[in-house]
Amino acid sequence: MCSRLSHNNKLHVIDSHTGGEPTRVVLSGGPELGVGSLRERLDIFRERFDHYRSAIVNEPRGCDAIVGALLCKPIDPSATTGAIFFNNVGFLGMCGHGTIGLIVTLAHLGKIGTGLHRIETPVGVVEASLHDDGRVTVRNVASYRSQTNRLVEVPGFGQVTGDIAWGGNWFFLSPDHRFPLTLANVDALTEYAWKIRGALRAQGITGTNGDEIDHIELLGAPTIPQADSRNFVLCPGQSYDRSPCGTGTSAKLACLYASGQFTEGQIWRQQSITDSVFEGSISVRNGVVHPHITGSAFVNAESFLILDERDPLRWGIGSGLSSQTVEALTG
Ligand code: PYC
Repeated sequence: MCSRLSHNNKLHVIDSHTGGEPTRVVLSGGPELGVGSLRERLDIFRERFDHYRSAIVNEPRGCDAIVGALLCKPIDPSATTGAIFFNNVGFLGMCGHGTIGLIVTLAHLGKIGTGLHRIETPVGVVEASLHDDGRVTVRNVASYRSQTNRLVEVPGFGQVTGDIAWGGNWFFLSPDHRFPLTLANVDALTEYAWKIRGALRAQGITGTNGDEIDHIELLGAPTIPQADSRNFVLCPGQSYDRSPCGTGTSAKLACLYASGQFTEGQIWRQQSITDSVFEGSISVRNGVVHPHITGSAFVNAESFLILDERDPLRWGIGSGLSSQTVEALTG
Protein backbone atom coordinates (compact mmCIF):
# COMPACT_ATOMS: atom_id res chain seq x y z
CA MET A 1 0.00 0.00 0.00
CA CYS A 2 1.44 3.35 -0.92
CA SER A 3 1.97 5.74 1.96
CA ARG A 4 0.38 9.19 1.80
CA LEU A 5 2.53 10.56 4.59
CA SER A 6 4.64 13.59 3.90
CA HIS A 7 7.23 15.28 6.10
CA ASN A 8 4.57 17.72 7.33
CA ASN A 9 2.42 14.91 8.72
CA LYS A 10 4.87 13.95 11.44
CA LEU A 11 5.54 15.60 14.77
CA HIS A 12 8.62 14.69 16.75
CA VAL A 13 7.72 14.58 20.45
CA ILE A 14 9.30 13.62 23.75
CA ASP A 15 7.13 12.57 26.68
CA SER A 16 8.03 12.89 30.33
CA HIS A 17 6.24 13.00 33.64
CA THR A 18 6.75 15.36 36.54
CA GLY A 19 5.49 13.87 39.78
CA GLY A 20 3.08 11.75 37.74
CA GLU A 21 1.76 14.56 35.52
CA PRO A 22 2.66 14.04 31.85
CA THR A 23 4.25 16.59 29.50
CA ARG A 24 4.62 16.14 25.74
CA VAL A 25 7.23 18.46 24.23
CA VAL A 26 6.83 19.09 20.49
CA LEU A 27 10.30 19.40 18.97
CA SER A 28 9.31 19.70 15.32
CA GLY A 29 6.40 19.35 12.94
CA GLY A 30 4.10 21.74 14.85
CA PRO A 31 2.19 24.64 13.30
CA GLU A 32 3.99 27.69 11.90
CA LEU A 33 3.01 30.59 14.17
CA GLY A 34 5.14 33.44 12.81
CA VAL A 35 7.61 35.63 14.69
CA GLY A 36 5.39 37.78 16.92
CA SER A 37 5.40 37.81 20.70
CA LEU A 38 4.63 34.53 22.42
CA ARG A 39 1.21 35.98 23.32
CA GLU A 40 0.57 36.75 19.61
CA ARG A 41 1.76 33.30 18.59
CA LEU A 42 -0.53 31.73 21.20
CA ASP A 43 -3.45 33.66 19.69
CA ILE A 44 -2.59 32.33 16.19
CA PHE A 45 -2.25 28.80 17.60
CA ARG A 46 -5.69 29.09 19.24
CA GLU A 47 -7.47 30.72 16.28
CA ARG A 48 -5.99 28.84 13.33
CA PHE A 49 -4.28 25.69 14.55
CA ASP A 50 -6.31 24.42 17.47
CA HIS A 51 -6.63 21.07 15.64
CA TYR A 52 -2.87 20.58 16.21
CA ARG A 53 -3.43 21.06 19.96
CA SER A 54 -6.14 18.41 19.87
CA ALA A 55 -4.07 16.04 17.70
CA ILE A 56 -1.11 16.25 20.08
CA VAL A 57 -2.74 15.81 23.49
CA ASN A 58 -6.18 14.30 22.97
CA GLU A 59 -7.07 10.67 22.38
CA PRO A 60 -6.25 8.50 20.49
CA ARG A 61 -2.60 9.67 20.84
CA GLY A 62 -2.89 11.35 24.22
CA CYS A 63 -5.14 11.51 27.25
CA ASP A 64 -6.88 14.19 29.31
CA ALA A 65 -3.96 14.65 31.70
CA ILE A 66 -1.25 15.42 29.11
CA VAL A 67 0.04 18.98 28.86
CA GLY A 68 1.68 19.79 25.55
CA ALA A 69 4.58 22.23 25.15
CA LEU A 70 5.29 23.60 21.69
CA LEU A 71 8.87 24.81 21.44
CA CYS A 72 9.14 28.23 19.76
CA LYS A 73 12.03 30.48 18.82
CA PRO A 74 12.23 33.05 21.64
CA ILE A 75 12.25 36.79 21.02
CA ASP A 76 14.47 37.45 24.02
CA PRO A 77 17.98 36.40 22.88
CA SER A 78 18.88 35.42 26.43
CA ALA A 79 16.10 32.80 26.50
CA THR A 80 16.96 29.16 25.76
CA THR A 81 13.60 28.61 24.11
CA GLY A 82 10.04 29.83 23.99
CA ALA A 83 7.21 27.49 24.95
CA ILE A 84 3.45 27.52 24.54
CA PHE A 85 1.65 25.14 26.90
CA PHE A 86 -1.72 23.57 26.14
CA ASN A 87 -4.04 20.86 27.39
CA ASN A 88 -7.07 18.80 26.38
CA VAL A 89 -9.34 21.86 26.12
CA GLY A 90 -7.17 24.90 25.46
CA PHE A 91 -4.06 26.86 26.37
CA LEU A 92 -2.24 27.57 29.63
CA GLY A 93 -0.43 30.80 30.46
CA MET A 94 2.30 28.92 32.28
CA CYS A 95 2.80 25.41 33.48
CA GLY A 96 5.11 24.54 36.36
CA HIS A 97 5.25 20.78 35.96
CA GLY A 98 5.48 21.30 32.20
CA THR A 99 8.49 23.61 32.57
CA ILE A 100 10.25 21.03 34.74
CA GLY A 101 9.46 18.38 32.09
CA LEU A 102 10.67 20.70 29.33
CA ILE A 103 14.03 21.32 31.04
CA VAL A 104 14.59 17.60 31.66
CA THR A 105 13.66 16.91 28.04
CA LEU A 106 16.17 19.47 26.70
CA ALA A 107 18.84 17.97 28.98
CA HIS A 108 17.95 14.46 27.74
CA LEU A 109 18.55 15.72 24.18
CA GLY A 110 21.92 17.18 25.19
CA LYS A 111 20.71 20.70 24.29
CA ILE A 112 21.30 22.14 27.76
CA GLY A 113 23.45 21.37 30.76
CA THR A 114 23.13 22.11 34.44
CA GLY A 115 22.65 25.75 35.43
CA LEU A 116 20.17 28.53 34.79
CA HIS A 117 17.95 28.66 31.70
CA ARG A 118 15.37 31.24 30.66
CA ILE A 119 12.11 30.12 29.06
CA GLU A 120 9.85 32.63 27.31
CA THR A 121 6.12 31.97 27.82
CA PRO A 122 3.01 33.93 26.85
CA VAL A 123 2.80 35.27 30.45
CA GLY A 124 6.45 36.25 30.77
CA VAL A 125 9.93 34.81 31.09
CA VAL A 126 10.44 32.11 33.70
CA GLU A 127 13.84 30.95 34.85
CA ALA A 128 14.63 27.31 35.47
CA SER A 129 17.76 25.81 37.03
CA LEU A 130 18.80 22.26 36.29
CA HIS A 131 20.67 20.91 39.31
CA ASP A 132 23.45 18.28 39.45
CA ASP A 133 21.03 15.75 40.97
CA GLY A 134 18.62 16.17 38.02
CA ARG A 135 16.07 18.20 39.95
CA VAL A 136 14.77 21.43 38.46
CA THR A 137 13.85 24.69 40.17
CA VAL A 138 11.47 26.98 38.32
CA ARG A 139 11.41 30.67 39.27
CA ASN A 140 7.85 31.39 38.35
CA VAL A 141 6.17 34.61 37.22
CA ALA A 142 5.12 37.13 39.87
CA SER A 143 2.28 35.61 41.89
CA TYR A 144 -0.31 37.22 44.13
CA ARG A 145 -3.56 36.76 46.02
CA SER A 146 -6.39 38.89 44.66
CA GLN A 147 -9.21 37.94 47.06
CA THR A 148 -9.32 36.42 50.55
CA ASN A 149 -12.03 34.20 52.05
CA ARG A 150 -14.33 34.69 49.07
CA LEU A 151 -17.71 32.99 49.50
CA VAL A 152 -19.23 31.07 46.63
CA GLU A 153 -22.62 29.35 46.74
CA VAL A 154 -22.09 25.87 45.27
CA PRO A 155 -25.28 24.04 44.20
CA GLY A 156 -25.70 20.90 46.30
CA PHE A 157 -22.88 21.86 48.68
CA GLY A 158 -23.82 25.27 50.06
CA GLN A 159 -21.35 28.03 50.85
CA VAL A 160 -17.69 27.35 50.14
CA THR A 161 -14.90 29.75 51.09
CA GLY A 162 -11.61 30.15 49.32
CA ASP A 163 -8.86 32.52 48.29
CA ILE A 164 -8.33 33.60 44.69
CA ALA A 165 -4.74 33.81 43.51
CA TRP A 166 -2.58 34.03 40.40
CA GLY A 167 0.42 31.71 40.07
CA GLY A 168 0.71 31.82 36.26
CA ASN A 169 -2.88 30.52 36.04
CA TRP A 170 -5.93 31.53 38.10
CA PHE A 171 -6.78 29.42 41.15
CA PHE A 172 -9.59 29.19 43.69
CA LEU A 173 -7.89 27.66 46.75
CA SER A 174 -10.09 26.15 49.41
CA PRO A 175 -9.67 24.04 52.53
CA ASP A 176 -13.47 23.42 52.43
CA HIS A 177 -14.20 19.90 51.24
CA ARG A 178 -16.00 16.89 52.62
CA PHE A 179 -13.79 14.27 51.07
CA PRO A 180 -10.34 13.21 52.22
CA LEU A 181 -7.76 14.12 49.56
CA THR A 182 -6.99 10.58 48.43
CA LEU A 183 -6.83 8.87 45.05
CA ALA A 184 -9.84 6.75 46.06
CA ASN A 185 -11.90 9.97 46.15
CA VAL A 186 -10.81 11.37 42.80
CA ASP A 187 -14.30 11.07 41.26
CA ALA A 188 -16.02 12.81 44.18
CA LEU A 189 -13.31 15.48 44.37
CA THR A 190 -13.56 16.07 40.62
CA GLU A 191 -17.33 16.48 40.76
CA TYR A 192 -17.08 18.84 43.74
CA ALA A 193 -14.28 20.97 42.26
CA TRP A 194 -16.07 21.13 38.90
CA LYS A 195 -19.20 22.42 40.66
CA ILE A 196 -17.12 25.10 42.39
CA ARG A 197 -15.71 26.16 39.05
CA GLY A 198 -19.19 26.34 37.50
CA ALA A 199 -20.47 28.34 40.48
CA LEU A 200 -17.58 30.83 40.21
CA ARG A 201 -18.40 31.35 36.57
CA ALA A 202 -22.17 31.61 37.15
CA GLN A 203 -21.69 34.10 40.00
CA GLY A 204 -19.25 36.24 38.02
CA ILE A 205 -16.36 35.61 40.42
CA THR A 206 -13.16 36.07 38.43
CA GLY A 207 -9.49 36.83 38.66
CA THR A 208 -8.15 40.29 37.91
CA ASN A 209 -9.45 41.86 34.66
CA GLY A 210 -12.36 39.44 34.58
CA ASP A 211 -10.14 36.44 33.79
CA GLU A 212 -11.84 33.11 34.36
CA ILE A 213 -10.71 31.11 37.39
CA ASP A 214 -10.14 27.79 35.66
CA HIS A 215 -8.13 25.85 38.26
CA ILE A 216 -9.62 24.68 41.57
CA GLU A 217 -7.20 23.70 44.33
CA LEU A 218 -8.46 21.85 47.42
CA LEU A 219 -6.04 21.77 50.32
CA GLY A 220 -5.71 19.55 53.37
CA ALA A 221 -3.30 18.02 55.82
CA PRO A 222 -0.36 16.04 54.42
CA THR A 223 -0.18 12.28 54.87
CA ILE A 224 3.60 12.05 54.70
CA PRO A 225 5.86 13.53 57.38
CA GLN A 226 8.06 15.50 54.98
CA ALA A 227 5.17 17.55 53.55
CA ASP A 228 3.35 20.66 54.82
CA SER A 229 0.11 20.18 52.93
CA ARG A 230 -1.62 17.94 50.39
CA ASN A 231 -3.61 19.22 47.43
CA PHE A 232 -6.02 18.15 44.75
CA VAL A 233 -5.98 20.40 41.70
CA LEU A 234 -8.65 20.25 39.03
CA CYS A 235 -7.40 21.54 35.69
CA PRO A 236 -9.54 23.36 33.09
CA GLY A 237 -10.28 20.20 31.07
CA GLN A 238 -11.69 18.36 34.14
CA SER A 239 -8.59 16.29 34.59
CA TYR A 240 -6.80 16.36 37.94
CA ASP A 241 -3.14 17.24 38.27
CA ARG A 242 -1.11 14.18 39.22
CA SER A 243 1.68 16.47 40.39
CA PRO A 244 1.35 19.08 43.18
CA CYS A 245 0.87 21.64 40.35
CA GLY A 246 3.63 24.21 39.94
CA THR A 247 1.34 27.16 39.32
CA GLY A 248 -1.03 25.92 42.05
CA THR A 249 1.80 25.66 44.56
CA SER A 250 2.86 29.16 43.46
CA ALA A 251 -0.66 30.46 44.11
CA LYS A 252 -0.62 28.80 47.54
CA LEU A 253 2.74 30.43 48.39
CA ALA A 254 1.38 33.83 47.32
CA CYS A 255 -1.58 33.32 49.72
CA LEU A 256 0.68 32.21 52.58
CA TYR A 257 2.91 35.25 52.02
CA ALA A 258 -0.07 37.61 51.84
CA SER A 259 -1.37 36.34 55.18
CA GLY A 260 2.06 36.67 56.82
CA GLN A 261 2.51 32.90 57.24
CA PHE A 262 5.46 32.47 54.88
CA THR A 263 8.51 34.47 54.02
CA GLU A 264 11.84 34.32 52.19
CA GLY A 265 14.14 31.55 53.42
CA GLN A 266 11.32 29.15 54.34
CA ILE A 267 10.48 25.97 52.42
CA TRP A 268 6.97 24.69 51.73
CA ARG A 269 6.58 21.05 50.71
CA GLN A 270 3.43 20.42 48.73
CA GLN A 271 2.22 16.82 48.48
CA SER A 272 0.01 15.89 45.53
CA ILE A 273 -2.91 13.52 45.43
CA THR A 274 -0.48 10.90 44.02
CA ASP A 275 2.03 11.62 46.85
CA SER A 276 4.63 13.34 44.67
CA VAL A 277 6.13 16.44 46.33
CA PHE A 278 7.25 19.87 45.10
CA GLU A 279 9.40 22.10 47.26
CA GLY A 280 8.43 25.75 47.20
CA SER A 281 10.09 28.93 48.36
CA ILE A 282 9.75 32.60 47.44
CA SER A 283 11.85 35.61 46.62
CA VAL A 284 10.35 39.04 47.26
CA ARG A 285 11.47 42.34 45.70
CA ASN A 286 9.52 45.53 46.43
CA GLY A 287 6.59 43.45 47.63
CA VAL A 288 6.46 41.38 44.43
CA VAL A 289 6.53 37.62 45.11
CA HIS A 290 8.21 35.15 42.76
CA PRO A 291 7.66 31.52 43.78
CA HIS A 292 10.46 28.99 43.23
CA ILE A 293 9.23 25.44 42.64
CA THR A 294 11.56 22.43 42.73
CA GLY A 295 10.67 18.99 41.40
CA SER A 296 11.87 16.07 39.29
CA ALA A 297 10.81 14.83 35.88
CA PHE A 298 11.65 11.69 33.94
CA VAL A 299 11.63 11.19 30.18
CA ASN A 300 9.57 8.13 29.31
CA ALA A 301 9.08 8.14 25.53
CA GLU A 302 10.39 9.62 22.31
CA SER A 303 8.25 9.23 19.24
CA PHE A 304 6.72 10.63 16.09
CA LEU A 305 3.03 11.43 16.03
CA ILE A 306 1.65 10.58 12.60
CA LEU A 307 -1.18 12.59 11.04
CA ASP A 308 -2.39 10.18 8.39
CA GLU A 309 -4.70 11.90 5.90
CA ARG A 310 -6.77 8.72 5.69
CA ASP A 311 -7.43 8.76 9.45
CA PRO A 312 -10.76 10.44 10.24
CA LEU A 313 -9.60 10.94 13.85
CA ARG A 314 -6.17 12.33 13.00
CA TRP A 315 -6.96 15.67 14.68
CA GLY A 316 -7.99 13.94 17.90
CA ILE A 317 -11.28 12.87 19.39
CA GLY A 318 -13.37 15.91 20.24
CA SER A 319 -11.55 18.31 17.91
CA GLY A 320 -14.94 18.70 16.20
CA LEU A 321 -13.13 19.52 12.97
CA SER A 322 -13.76 18.08 9.57
CA SER A 323 -10.84 18.05 7.16
CA GLN A 324 -12.63 20.76 5.11
CA THR A 325 -12.76 23.04 8.15
CA VAL A 326 -9.08 22.44 8.84
CA GLU A 327 -8.23 23.30 5.24
CA ALA A 328 -10.29 26.51 5.48
CA LEU A 329 -8.53 27.51 8.70
CA THR A 330 -5.03 26.85 7.50
CA GLY A 331 -5.63 28.22 4.02
O1 PYC B 1 2.17 22.42 37.12
O2 PYC B 1 1.47 24.47 36.76
C1 PYC B 1 1.34 23.26 36.68
C2 PYC B 1 0.15 22.72 36.00
C3 PYC B 1 -0.90 23.44 35.50
C4 PYC B 1 -1.79 22.52 34.95
C5 PYC B 1 -1.25 21.26 35.11
N1 PYC B 1 -0.07 21.41 35.74
